[in-house]
Amino acid sequence: MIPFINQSRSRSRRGSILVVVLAIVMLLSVMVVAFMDEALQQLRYSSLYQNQDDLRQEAYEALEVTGATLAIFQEVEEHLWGPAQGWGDPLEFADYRPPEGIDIKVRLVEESSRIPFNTLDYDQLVELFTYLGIPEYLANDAADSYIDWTDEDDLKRLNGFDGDDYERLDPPIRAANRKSRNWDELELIPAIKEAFWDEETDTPTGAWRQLQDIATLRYEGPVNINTAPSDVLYAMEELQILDAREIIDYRDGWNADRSDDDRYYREVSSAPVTETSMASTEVGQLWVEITASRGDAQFVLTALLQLSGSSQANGQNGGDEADEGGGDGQDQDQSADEADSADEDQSGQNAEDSASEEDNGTQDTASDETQNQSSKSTERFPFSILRLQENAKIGWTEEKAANFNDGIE
Ligand SMILES: [Ca+2]
Ligand SMILES: [Ca+2]
Repeated sequence: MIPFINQSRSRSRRGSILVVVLAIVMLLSVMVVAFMDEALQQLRYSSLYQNQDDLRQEAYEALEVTGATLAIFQEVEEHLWGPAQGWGDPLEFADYRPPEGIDIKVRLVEESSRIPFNTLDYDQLVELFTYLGIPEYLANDAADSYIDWTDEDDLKRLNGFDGDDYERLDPPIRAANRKSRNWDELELIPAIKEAFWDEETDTPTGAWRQLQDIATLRYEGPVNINTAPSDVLYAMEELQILDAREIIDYRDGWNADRSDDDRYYREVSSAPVTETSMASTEVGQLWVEITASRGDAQFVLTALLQLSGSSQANGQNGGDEADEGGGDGQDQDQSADEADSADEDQSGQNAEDSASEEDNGTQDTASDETQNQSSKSTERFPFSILRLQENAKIGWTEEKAANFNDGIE
C-alpha cells in the first residue's frame, strides 16, 4: 500500500512539473492572442472612456488570465478536478502582476460543489430537511409543497400545497409551476416557512441559511466530490449517495492541512460513491470573482463559467469560500467612481434575466462591451460564460432578483 502511494505521488510530482513547463509555453501563446486582439483593445479604450479609470480594464484582464490558466490545465491534464491540481491561485500560477498601485484579487467558488436542490426527489428532500433538523412531519409537508410549487400541474400532493391553495392566500399568489432559481422565492411556500422560520421573530432559522450553503438552485449536474465542502458531503451521505468521511480523509492526504499532499479523485468509480449519477470528480460550474482595487476605489467583475461537457471542469475553494458564495457574497461595497450608476443598470438587467431565463446562454447585459467580452472568451476557452456581472459579488444578484411576483406576471 505504502510503496504504491509513494509511486503515485512521485508520478504526480513529475506530472506537475510537466504541467508547469507546458503551461508557460501555452499561456504565452494564449495571452499574445489576447493582447493582439484589436477588438479587445477597442473595448478597453471604451471602458477607459466610460469609467475614467483602469480598474475595470485590469479586472477584465485578470479574468482572461484566470481563464487562460484554467484552459491550460484543461488542455494539459484533460480534466479540471479541483484546485489541488495547482490552479487555485490562477494569477500566481501565470506569474501575472498588475500595474503598480493596483491590487487584484481572484476568488473562485464552485457552484457544482453543492447539492443540486432542483434534482432531488421527494425522499431526498425529506432526508435533506431532516438532516437540517426539521421535524419529520414538517419535512414531509415542505418536500411535497416544494414539489407542488415546481411541478406544472395545479394538483396538490399528499402533504402538498398547489393551485387553489395559493389563490386562497392573502394576498393570493400563483405557484411558480417551474423550477426555482432563487431561495427567496421559496418563502412564499407556507410549509417551507413553517419549517425554516422562527414563528416568534418571523426570521429564517440557521437551518435555512445552512440549506443555502450546502445546496444550489442554479446548478443541476452532479456534485464535484473533490471540492464539495465537508458539510455538503455529510448531507450527501445522509442521502445515501456516498461515504463522506472516507472522501474527506482521502482528499486531505496525510494531514488535515491544505498542503501539497492533498489529493483528488479522477474517477467516481474509485471513490466511495453509491449513487454515481449524483457525484462527479470534475468541475461543472465555477464562479470567478475578480476584485481590482486602488486605495478605496474598487471594481468587481464576476463571471460564472460553465465547463463544457461533464468531463471538463474544475472547481476551487471547496471549503470555506464555497460556503460564503451562497449567502454572504452579497455585501456590495464597491466604491469605484461611477460604480453606483453602472451597478443599478446592471442589477436591474440581471434581475430580469434570472427571473425569466433559463441558465443556458450568455446573459444579456446593459453594456455592449460586456457582451462582446463574453462571446470572445467563449471562443477562446474551453468553456462558456453563463453570466457576467459588473460590481456585483457572487450571490448578490440572486438576492436582488428575488422579486418573484415580477417574474410570474
Ligand atoms: Ca404545481
Ligand atoms: Ca402539483
